[in-house]
Amino acid sequence: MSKQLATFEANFRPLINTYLTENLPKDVDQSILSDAMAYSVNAGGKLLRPLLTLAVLVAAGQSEIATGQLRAASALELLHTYSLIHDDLPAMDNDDLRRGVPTNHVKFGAGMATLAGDGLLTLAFQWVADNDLPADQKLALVNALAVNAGPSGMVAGQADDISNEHHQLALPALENLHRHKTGALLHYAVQAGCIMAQTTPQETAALLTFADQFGLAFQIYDDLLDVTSTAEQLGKRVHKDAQESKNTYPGLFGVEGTKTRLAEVVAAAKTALEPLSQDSQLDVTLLTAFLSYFQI
Ligand code: GRG
Repeated sequence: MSKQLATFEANFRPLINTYLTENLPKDVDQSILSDAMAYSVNAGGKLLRPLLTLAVLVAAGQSEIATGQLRAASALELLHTYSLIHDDLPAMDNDDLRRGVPTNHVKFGAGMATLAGDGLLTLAFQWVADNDLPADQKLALVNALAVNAGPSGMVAGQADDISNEHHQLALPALENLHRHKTGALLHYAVQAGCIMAQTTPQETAALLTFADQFGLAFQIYDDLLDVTSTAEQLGKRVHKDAQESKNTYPGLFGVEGTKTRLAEVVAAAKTALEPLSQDSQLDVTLLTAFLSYFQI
């Protein structure tokens, strides 16, 4: 990992974590609901999505992150956590472990876990709307979040996934599924940074191409780890996609073919940023360094 990325993560991960811990509601009537929401948010996710949003602001030259920007970035972690809680439910993937601890429904029951997810999803929109950012930015953020998280984005991808279980998809359909299920929130993570940094249309287009290739790489890498991790590592990862009749890249291409596809997609993500190092004020070295996540 580059020193720049390591320093960025060391500075900003605690900032996001503190914001989340201090601002999750503690006073809702049903304290069990607050506990269930906080349980999964505080379970130790990587915070990749809010970090990507803040990395766009840093790339645009911001050295200080305003409170409203931190609130909007942290909202994305709430929404991502909701998606994982619901994905793990007995009616979906029925997973027992997430982020190294029992899943929300194992700890709180399926009903309360469903509500914890509902609460986090709704709270995410509140954090974007109830925020001291300029009104035009808030409106753009709310709209982009709804498009990417909702029935044109992540929820559509999840529906596609469920509908195609036990049915091997060809590459275009598989990548379409992942673009929605996993890619849409990563797209939004970068888009949120573009909205708050007020990047130019050309900069935004290049950054969103980077985001989309990053999203595909993220899913390919996740699939690859499922089949190449040791039993002990797998115990910590606890994704069941590899063992079930889910659509995966190794299922389609085998391990070597999957590594080749990953390298192509990572190269495309890097290429998307290259014009920006010549034709814009953005410093894209930090965003390029995020690609080191996909080490095989
Ligand atoms: C339930 C509407 C709904 C959507 C769920 C994202 C998703 C859609 C399901 C997750 C399925 C899954 C495990 C996909 C693999 C890629 C992925 C999103 C991994 C989890 O994200 P990380 O690695 O997790 O960023 P942490 O815990 O670090 O936040």
